[in-house]
Amino acid sequence: KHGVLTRKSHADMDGKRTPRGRRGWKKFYAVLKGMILYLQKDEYKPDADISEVDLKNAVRIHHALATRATDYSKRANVLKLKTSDWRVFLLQAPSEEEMMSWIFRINLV
Ligand code: I3P
Repeated sequence: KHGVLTRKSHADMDGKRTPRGRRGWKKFYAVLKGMILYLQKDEYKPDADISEVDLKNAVRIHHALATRATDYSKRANVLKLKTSDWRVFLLQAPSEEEMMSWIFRINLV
């Protein structure tokens, strides 16, 4: 599955709150492949190598949990992703349908 996702980092590894200056929203082209959610700067190209920056932004979603971000109301269609290393991301999808689809696909892994 792929599509546009806008990300906000809410907690870093070990669950510590992401410090100010790194809490902004950033738009990515997201690609879910196997157990990894790639958050890429540019649109997915099947044959291109993944850049170092894109690798850094990749999120391991094994044992992660995606839920609707019911406690976040500033933006619509936002899901909350908790990873196995206690990071928390808010991910905004372009529509309600896309948000539900990402939640479903992430939790299937
Ligand atoms: C953050 C940025 C986010 C904002 C966040 C700020 O600043 O303005 O958009 O979240 O507020 O800290 P920075 O880019 O300097 O990290 P919202 O859009 O949700 O308000 P927060 O600290 O209350 O999460």
